[in-house]
Amino acid sequence: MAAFTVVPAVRPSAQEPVKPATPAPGGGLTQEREIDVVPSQLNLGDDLKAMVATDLGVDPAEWTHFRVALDRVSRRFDTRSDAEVIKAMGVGNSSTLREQAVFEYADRHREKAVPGLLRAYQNEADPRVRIDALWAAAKFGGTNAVGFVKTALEDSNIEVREWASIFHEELGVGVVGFGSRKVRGYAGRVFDQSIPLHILCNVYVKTPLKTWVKVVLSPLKIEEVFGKCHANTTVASREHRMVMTKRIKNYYTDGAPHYETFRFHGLTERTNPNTANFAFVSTEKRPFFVSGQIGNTSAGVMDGDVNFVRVGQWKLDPNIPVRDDFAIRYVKGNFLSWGYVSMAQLLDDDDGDGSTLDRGEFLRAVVADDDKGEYCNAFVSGTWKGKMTDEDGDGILDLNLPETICTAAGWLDLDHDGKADEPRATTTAYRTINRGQGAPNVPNDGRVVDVGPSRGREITGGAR
Ligand SMILES: [Ca+2]
Ligand SMILES: [Ca+2]
Ligand SMILES: [Ca+2]
Ligand SMILES: [Ca+2]
Repeated sequence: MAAFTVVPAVRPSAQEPVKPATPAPGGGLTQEREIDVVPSQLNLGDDLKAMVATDLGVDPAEWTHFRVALDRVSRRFDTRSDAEVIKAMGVGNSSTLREQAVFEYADRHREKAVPGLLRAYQNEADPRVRIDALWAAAKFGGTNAVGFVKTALEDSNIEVREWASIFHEELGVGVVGFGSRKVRGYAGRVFDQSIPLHILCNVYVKTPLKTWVKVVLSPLKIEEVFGKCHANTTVASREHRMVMTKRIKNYYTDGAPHYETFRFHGLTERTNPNTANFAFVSTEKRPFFVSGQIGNTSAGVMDGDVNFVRVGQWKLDPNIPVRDDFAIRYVKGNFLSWGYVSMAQLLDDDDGDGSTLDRGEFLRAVVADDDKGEYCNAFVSGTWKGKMTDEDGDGILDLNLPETICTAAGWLDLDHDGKADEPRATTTAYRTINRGQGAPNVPNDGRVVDVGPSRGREITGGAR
């Protein structure tokens, strides 16, 4: 591997971002290379909450928020006692179950949860869970979490320390910045950057009795149920296009993962060269499995539509040149969407791990026909954060490590030949259709087909 060292002669100040006078050696990421990054700071101290409160004024119409209304009326899906949730944060559970307990506890107790979250952090071996415990504390605890965040600045794991730096700035208690690191870009990738996302998802399910149930999905639980998500961009198109990819590992019986892409388009405001604010939307066709589980055709399949809105902000790192600009070091925002949760799936524990919302059981799709309204019963609202990450654990930050699974336009390309495997396909869920069996009990025939142009059309039969 050819390695280049690019160290700016003068460190650009974060207040006065300076673009490189010439494109980066090697044309940015056009060949595999590494750069050494001197300490960086992102200036995350914008007080977004104060800005919104000031600028939106006092008209209640501005403050109407469906998620808040649902929070007031929803029963918790997780009916464990606090003592049981605290116990679940401890040893003997998987990282996912520990982290899910962390977020359930945080969501219940808000700022009062911080001491319990700190104890979970101090006893936690998995840095992913420590990062998300830190996020939960900063998210719900605010200034009560400052001591916790300062503790995490000394964490043994550099990814945890970088997140602690971010939260320290976001809590408004001072700029810490990032230490020096190496960054690597990979050749032959469709995207200049792939940023792994930590997603906190609240799913509000309207039950057949017209009551509401709130399901809290922590970042690792999202990976299990919905899939591991990356935000993929190129420097040239990132202000109007982003492809989100998701993967559920070992989903099919042959061990194949389940993949989907979401093609986001929208608008970006970038009057400050190193800060962007954006609003994007994705509209995709998806097979709608009436069973409520991806690939499970036992109750029939219909055409569905996914509508997925994300609004957020990214910050460039003026020490990491990519092509003729800089890399996104950190991104955050919120999203809303609609979907379907089968009550039967929601109450049945497939794998016996004590958690009844299992892999593939949350469908982010809506059948739009008026007479099929029962197939939209979930409102989905949450937040996400992502930073440039060392994804393979070699100590070097990765700009675009994940193997590309789609074309630049977002069409699935699992054979990596640069062309869509099937015209306009954005999900592998179709591999199980017409086989009369449900995932994960379906052999992988590798077939990926388009959703087709119809709307609300029944694709296969089956009891409903
Ligand atoms: Ca289940
Ligand atoms: Ca389970
Ligand atoms: Ca790495
Ligand atoms: Ca292909």
